[in-house]
Amino acid sequence: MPIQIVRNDITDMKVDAIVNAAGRSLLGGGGVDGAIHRAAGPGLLEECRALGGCETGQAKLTGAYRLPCKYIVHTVGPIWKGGRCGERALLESCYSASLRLAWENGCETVAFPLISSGAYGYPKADALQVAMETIGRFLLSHDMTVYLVIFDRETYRIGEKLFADIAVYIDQHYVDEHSDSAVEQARRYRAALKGKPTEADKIEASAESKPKENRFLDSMGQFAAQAAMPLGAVPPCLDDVLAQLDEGFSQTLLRLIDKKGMTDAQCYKKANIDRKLFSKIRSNPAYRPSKPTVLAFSVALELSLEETAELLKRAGFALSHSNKFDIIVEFFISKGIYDILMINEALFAFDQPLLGG
Ligand code: AR6
Repeated sequence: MPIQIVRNDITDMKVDAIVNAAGRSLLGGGGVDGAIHRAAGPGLLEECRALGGCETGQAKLTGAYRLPCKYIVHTVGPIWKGGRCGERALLESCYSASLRLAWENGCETVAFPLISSGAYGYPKADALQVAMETIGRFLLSHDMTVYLVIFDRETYRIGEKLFADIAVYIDQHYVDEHSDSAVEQARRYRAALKGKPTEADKIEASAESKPKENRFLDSMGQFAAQAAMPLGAVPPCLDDVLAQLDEGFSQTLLRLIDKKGMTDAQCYKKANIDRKLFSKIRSNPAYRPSKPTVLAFSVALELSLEETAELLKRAGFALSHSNKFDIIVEFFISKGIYDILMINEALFAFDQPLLGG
C-alpha cells in the first residue's frame, strides 16, 4: 500500500530510508533525532559534522550505519510559532524535499516520523494532515511505499469532532445490530422497577418482534435514506455493469473504472493500492481480493453504499454491523466522503486495519 500509518519505533523500520526530524546543526538532539543517533552509532555523527547543517524545510542524506535501513534522510522541521510564520509551507517542504532525495537515491520504501510534532510543537493533528497530504501528492507521480511512523498513542489524534462523530456512529450502529443487548437492557431496567410494565416492555416487544435480519435491513434502510437513495435502487449509469451477475470481482472492477471514466492508474492511486497488486487483479479474472482492498476501490470509485455492497458481493464479502472496521467505512461512504487518507487516519485512530492492499 503506498501510504501506511504504523505504530512503531522508526529505528526498527526495515526500509530503504528513514527520515530524521533533525535540528539545523544536524548534530543530534532529543526525540527521534536522539533515538536515531543512539541506534546508528558514532559514525553517523561524524558524517553529519561534515554536512555543515541544514536549512529548515530542506533535507540531506547520510548512510545508516548500524540501522537496518540503507539511508537516513535528515530534514529540519519548522518550530511552531502559532501558524502565521509559514510553518505549514515549511513542513510540506520537509516531506517533499525528503521524498525527492530518497527517490533520487533509488529508494522504494521510506519511513517518516511525524516531523515537528514533538519538541518543535506543531499541533499533532495538523502535522499529521500535512504529512498525509504532501506524501499523497508525491505518490501520485512516484511508485513508492511510504510509512508514517507514529511513536505513541498520545502523539496521535484525528480531529476531535470527527473522532466523536465516528464514535457516536459506531455506538448507534453496533448497538442496532446487537439488539439482543437492547432486550437485555430492557429486562434489567424492568427488573429494577420490580416487574411493573413500563416503556421497557415496549422496547423489548418491538425489538423481539422483528427477526434479526429485518433489524439489519432497517439499519441498511437508514443508510440508504442518508444516501438519498431507496434501498435496493441502483443508479442508472451502473445498471448494466451490475446486471452482469456472473462477473467476478476483477471484471466488475475494470468495467466500473471504465464507466467512471477513470484510467487504471488514477483508480489504483486514489485507492492507495500498489501498482503491482493492481496488475495482479487485472490479469487474473479469478483474483480474490481482501475486504480492505475491495473497499479501497469502492472509495476510489466513489460508489454508494448499495454499489459498495454489490462490489463486495463479487468478492464474497458483505458489510457487517458487528464489525467496527465496516461501520467506520460505512460512516464515510454514507456521508459521501471519499478521501481514503482521511478514512485511513480514522481507521488507525480506532485501531482498525487500513484500506488498501
Ligand atoms: N520513532 C518514531 N517516532 C518518534 C520516536 C521514535 N523512536 N521518538 C520520538 N518520535 P521530535 P521535532 C516522535 O521532538 O518536533 C530534536 O531535539 C515524537 O513522538 O523528535 O521535529 C532535534 O534535534 C514526535 O511525534 O522532533 C530537533 O532539535 C515526532 O517523533 C528537534 O528535536 C517528532 O518529535 C526537532 O523537533
